[in-house]
Amino acid sequence: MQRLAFLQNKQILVLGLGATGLSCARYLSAQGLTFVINDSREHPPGVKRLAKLNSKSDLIIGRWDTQAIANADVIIASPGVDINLPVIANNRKAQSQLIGDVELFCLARKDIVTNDTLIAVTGSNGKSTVVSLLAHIAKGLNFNTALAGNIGLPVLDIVDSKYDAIVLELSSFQLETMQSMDAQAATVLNICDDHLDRHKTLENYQAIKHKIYDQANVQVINREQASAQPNTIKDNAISFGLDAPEQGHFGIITKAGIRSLAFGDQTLINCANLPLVGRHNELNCLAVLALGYAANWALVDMCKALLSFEGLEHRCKQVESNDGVVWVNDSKATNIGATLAAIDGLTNAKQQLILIAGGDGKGADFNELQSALNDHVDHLITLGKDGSQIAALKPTSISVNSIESAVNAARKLANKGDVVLLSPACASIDMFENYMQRGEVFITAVREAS
Ligand code: UMA
Ligand code: ADP
Repeated sequence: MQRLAFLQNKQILVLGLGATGLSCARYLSAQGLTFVINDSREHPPGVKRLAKLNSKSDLIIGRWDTQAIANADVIIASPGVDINLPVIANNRKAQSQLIGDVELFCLARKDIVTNDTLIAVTGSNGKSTVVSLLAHIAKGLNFNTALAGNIGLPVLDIVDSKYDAIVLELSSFQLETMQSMDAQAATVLNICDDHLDRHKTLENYQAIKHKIYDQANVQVINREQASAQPNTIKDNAISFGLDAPEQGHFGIITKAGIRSLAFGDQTLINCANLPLVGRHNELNCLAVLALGYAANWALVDMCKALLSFEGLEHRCKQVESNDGVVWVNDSKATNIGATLAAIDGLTNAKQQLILIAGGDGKGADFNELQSALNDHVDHLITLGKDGSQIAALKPTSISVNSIESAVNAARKLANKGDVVLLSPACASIDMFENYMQRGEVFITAVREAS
């Protein structure tokens, strides 16, 4: 059988020339295929590197090309391209095949003999933490491990290499065009309002996330949240939650005042020794153990490796300072669920909590922050495009124009031991290149102010 038979003698169109578009170009070129790339941006990031590939491709940039869309038999859309845009949906041939790079990866794998274990993770929050921790553990178990997908490395860049373990972070944008994954284990970590500017309704966003369950042998299920659970639960499903687990499932057991991660009635790790703070991270660690267990990884070895994980930057990370104030950089909190988790994890009855929030809200309903703002946030400082919507929930809030001003305002309010938390509940793109730049600006401002 010819490899990737469905692409032979077809008009192939790649939409987008970012990291994904480039990886598609590299992959298609390696297969000797001809294709067209269309990116609506004037200056897509991949132009120079595409030129170096010497691929058999035509490049159209600066607009959507209705003719190229109409001519295509197979359209490979980058995740950042909204496939429901009228210019795409109305112009493509009814019988054309519309897939994403991850679906192409899954189809390509069907033509190759693989002995690896594929684990896939989605959810509104915690994906990068969970997949990084899984990859850290897999490496600790001496597996040759690939970590790819939404976390940064496009999946087609790993399809032709051999691994023992492949850990994939999948976004809703990637799942929207996927149906052929054959994962050993997969989970939807949690669901909250996110990307509604693109997916329109929470129901639609949730249904797209749930597609991951149909494409996995073992479903790993969050007992805490019904909306993250599959409609049909298979007999071999493994669950995780913050309550005491039944045999074969993961949870928390409290004995003599000590809370521990547990598998059935077996205690595994004292929660106080976990390398990450907050209840949300207890859930993340339980999800990781459940996914690894579903892949037949040894529990004792996983627990040992888990303890040496150092966590990721910009996720509830304390910034070093000399002023006795606990400054926490949670710039990656780009939706309400992440900010609620950070508030929950950092609330302390004895100390004030000062929250810096705001940015591009991506169409979210900020009313969900109301009770946490009332009950746990002593001072609120807002900024950014949708900061005023958050400010409206707390009459005493202070509005500023920059992270530096937010840090200065917080500095005046904070006493020793108080927590100042940058957890915006919003994307950063209204003021910054990305959440990392926002976090770095915060860290610099804290160091200069302390
Ligand atoms: N764009 C256009 N016109 C085009 C193509 C893209 O305007 O023709 C815009 C998109 O709307 C988007 C940006 O360009 O704002 C980048 O889109 P892209 O599809 O070219 O992105 P890539 O560089 O290929 O990166 C993508 C993922 N980006 C998105 O889903 C937006 C990266 O996730 C992922 O790491 C990479 O593929 C490799 O798999 C980033 C992300 O922000 C981290 N993901 C979202 C999130 O985590 O919330 C889903
Ligand atoms: P993602 O890749 O899904 O964006 P990250 O691990 O990068 O997830 O974390 C993003 C934000 O979500 C951070 O602010 C982090 O503190 C928070 N977070 C991590 N895990 C969870 C969870 N299980 N529930 C809610 N928020 C979480």
